[in-house]
Amino acid sequence: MTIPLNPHDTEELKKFFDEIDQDKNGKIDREELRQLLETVWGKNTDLDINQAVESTFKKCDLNHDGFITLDELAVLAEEQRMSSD
Ligand SMILES: [Ca+2]
Ligand SMILES: [Ca+2]
Repeated sequence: MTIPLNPHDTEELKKFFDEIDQDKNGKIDREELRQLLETVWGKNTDLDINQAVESTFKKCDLNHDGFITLDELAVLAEEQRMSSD
């Protein structure tokens, strides 16, 4: 279970990041990611949003500061791009 991440270039990734980063502080916190997933999946989804948020942070938050930065998101995007080729 991963967040729907399919940007083709840095520009697109930045746009995607800015959309998630609602308070524009340059990092994504758990609440912002939760809101993204609720938007994408809908509030009444069977998917466990809490679990998805946690697993995304576990994978994405490389320095474990509780936030996902653009750099960290870029690493994940790169990984997904390579695995989908
Ligand atoms: Ca933020
Ligand atoms: Ca981090």
